Formats: sequence, C-alpha cells, structure tokens
Amino acid sequence: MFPLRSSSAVLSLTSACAFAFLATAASEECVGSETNICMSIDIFASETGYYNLDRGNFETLTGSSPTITAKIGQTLTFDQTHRTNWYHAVGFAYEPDGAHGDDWGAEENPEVEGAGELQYKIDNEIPGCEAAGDTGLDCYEPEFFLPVGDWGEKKYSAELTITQEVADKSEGGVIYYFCHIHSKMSGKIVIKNEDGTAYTNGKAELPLYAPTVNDAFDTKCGTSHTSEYADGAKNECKTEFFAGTKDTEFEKCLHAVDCQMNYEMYSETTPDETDKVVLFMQQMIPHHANAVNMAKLLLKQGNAEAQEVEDLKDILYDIINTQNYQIHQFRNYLKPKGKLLHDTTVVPPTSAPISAGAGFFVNTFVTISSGAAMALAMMM
Ligand SMILES: [Cu+2]
Repeated sequence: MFPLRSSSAVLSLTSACAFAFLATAASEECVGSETNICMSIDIFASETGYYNLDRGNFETLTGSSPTITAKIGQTLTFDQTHRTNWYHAVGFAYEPDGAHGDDWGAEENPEVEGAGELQYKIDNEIPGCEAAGDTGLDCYEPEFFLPVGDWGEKKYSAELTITQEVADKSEGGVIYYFCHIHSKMSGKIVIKNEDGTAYTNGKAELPLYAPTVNDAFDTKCGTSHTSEYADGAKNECKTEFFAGTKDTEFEKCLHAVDCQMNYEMYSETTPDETDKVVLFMQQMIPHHANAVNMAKLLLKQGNAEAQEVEDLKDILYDIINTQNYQIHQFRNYLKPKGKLLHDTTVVPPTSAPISAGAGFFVNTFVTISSGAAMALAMMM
C-alpha cells in the first residue's frame, strides 16, 4: 500500500548497516521532563505494540501505555521523534481509542481537538498545509504513512494543553492518549488541579480495556496471542508447516505462528460465505497476522540489524505497521456486518501427527491456506 524505499529490496554486501532503525540523531534526542514526554513504541507488547513514555526525572514510567498525570493549565509536549513512532501518530480523546470508537467499525468518540487545546508541530513549526485546521492533525497524521526514511527526516510532536474546559468535559477527570492509526493502544491522562490536588467533576471515569499481557512463550517469540498454537498447547495443529526437527526456539516460535494462521483462517471464515469481499478479509486477517508475527519473531531473535539485507529492520517494521493497519481496516468492515468471527468455537479438523517424510503432507490446512489468494482471484 505504501511503497518501501526502492533501496529496501536491494541486497547490500556491506555488513555495517549504515542505518539502524532505532537510531536517532543526537541533536534530535528527546529529553524527558514533566512537560516534555518522549514517546516510543514497544512493538512486542501487543499485536500493534504499545506506547512507552519517558518523563525524565519527574517520574519513572514503566510498562505499556502507562497512566500519566497533568495539571490544569499545563501544556504537555508529546515528542514523537523516536523512530519507532512511525505509523503511530498520537491523538487525545475523552473516551478510550478516540476516533476509532468503542469497537471495530464503531462511531468515533469525542477527541480533544479544540483551538488552544491541541497543536501538532512538524519540525517545531505549526504545519501550514491546506487542511491544517485548528490543530494541524490533517497535516501531521498523513506524514506517518510516508516511507519511514522520508518520515524520519522530520521531527514530530503534539502539544496538549489541559484547559479548564478539557477538564470539565472529561469523564471523571481522565482523558486518553491513543494512536490515530491503530486502535487498542490507549493510555490514561489523569487531570489534577493547578495545585496538584486531585480533580473531580462529578462524572464517573470510563473503563479502559486491559492491556495485552504476553506469557513466557509469546515474550520469547516477540509475538502476542500465539502461545496457544504452540506444539503441545491447547490449539496445536498436529501438522507440519515445514520439515525438520524444529528443535530451536526460532523454529518452535515459527511453527506456532504458522499454526495460528492456518487455524484462524479456518475458524474465522464463515462457512459457504458468498460475499467475496468478506471472504477475502476473513482469510487475509490471519494471513497478515502471520506476517506481523513472523516479522516480530525475526526482530526479536534474528538480529536483523546485522543482516546483509539493506534496511531489513525497516522492512520488518513496515510489515508490522502497514499490515496491522490493514487488519484494522478489515475488522472495521467485518464487525458491523457480524462477520468478524473471533474466538469462535469452530475448530479446524485436525489430523493425526504426521510421520511422513519431509515435504509430504496432505491436510485440510493446505487447501485453506491458499484461500486468500483464491478469494482475490475470484474478485478479478
Ligand atoms: Cu499505531
């Protein structure tokens, strides 16, 4: 959807990679403080990853999309210079997930977007594009879809001012930061009075979904929601997706990731679905999730920076961020139609463990796994 830089596909013989994904030029390094919040993304923390926040010596913030506090009258700068912020343009809202709404494909929730409440900046300047409006969001967010090399040439930040109006409009003194491009990444901003005492406005705080917690297997693999598909786990596939002994951690993770895709392509597709777009999306979501998890596995265990493929790390981040975005678009389409079949009780027919030699297996999964391509062909 968004083309990689042309150099991305070029094999380079230089082992010293000229560019490391996480590197930020020293002059652009963000220094955290009470009012300057350095954002980065822990890509392994959930399907999309979660924000990490650094507020310097003011307070120690750990964990995924942590809760922070802000006083009425304060302006907080959310600095998105760190390269992991690519594809994760921050927004602010009165309800979790803001523009994404409460569920896939739902109505937008109200955002903090009034004049004087929020100002996006590009290279420390108020953006001047035609669509700038009160906040500059419509200049800011589109640049997060640029190839990472182009996006990374500029500095991106958002300045949030906690006005009395923002506090009064909040649900129980809490607003939310969220990713404008991916849903389910929200964290809380708890509003305090100017003197630092607790602020209340008589309304009740809204519930915020619990963050993903990865177990030991997913943590080791860099994946999320994959452990139940590992060999010996609840949903193991009892078939082989590649030959060999699979005795390394990398192979065990990869086998679970492959099992997850095949399992979900079966269990999350409507039987006899006649709508080709629905069938395509139902099949493509687990297909994309497989790509995302494979990319994370290589990032986690593969030392991608040391590989001799130029910009391999950029390619992996591109897979994760763009395919997760497409997964969200597909879920937004399917859910309102009642066609997003997650956590169904439909279980793929399993076969006995295979003892046949390498490269030989006949299984339902084989037919299913080509489904996405078939669906695409049917549309043409
Ligand atoms: Cu995002």
